[in-house]
Amino acid sequence: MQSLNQDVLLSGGSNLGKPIAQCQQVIQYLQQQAAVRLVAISSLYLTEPVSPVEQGWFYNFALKLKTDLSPFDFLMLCQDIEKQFDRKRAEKWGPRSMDLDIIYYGSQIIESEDLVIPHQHLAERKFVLIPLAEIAPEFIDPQRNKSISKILRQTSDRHAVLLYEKKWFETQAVVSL
Ligand code: PH2
Ligand code: MG
Ligand code: MG
Repeated sequence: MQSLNQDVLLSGGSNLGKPIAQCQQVIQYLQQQAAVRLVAISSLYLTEPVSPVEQGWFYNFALKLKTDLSPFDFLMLCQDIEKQFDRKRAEKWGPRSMDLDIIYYGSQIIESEDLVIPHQHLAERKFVLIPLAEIAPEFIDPQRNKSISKILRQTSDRHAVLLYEKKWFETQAVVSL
């Protein structure tokens, strides 16, 4: 029996291909992983790109889950999922079919070349903070010692983040039965 005792907060997003279907597929894929238990799924948001590169708006969401995987194994799972969506890493701030970022891994602080947790840009990104604040408002950032809802109240990011659909995942699951 697995304990699945690490709490992970993820941010997902897509603005290439069929973004909404891809976001739904990521969740379905994670639900099939024995080492992962999904705890909460945020609403789906339509968000203005935060980028110097001209591109379409993103669909963004956040997930809360429990896992037995180490942070680095979890990173490999995320990269594996991105590959399945044909994610090309050509342009740093460019459009992408799927981006899955680890924002928090419990209260761990990791600063390695491949992985930085808490995510280095989270406090300047409403497209990360708004979905996260919906599912984990009281979660305390271990570096700032502040809740996610407080970080959101204090952010200077003014890019648009629009609520697109609240029940976007459950609805689809029923339709696809
Ligand atoms: N991801 C980026 C850069 N800019 N902008 C929005 N709105 N949503 C994203 O997911 C996003 C972005 C790099 O990962
Ligand atoms: Mg990202
Ligand atoms: Mg990423």
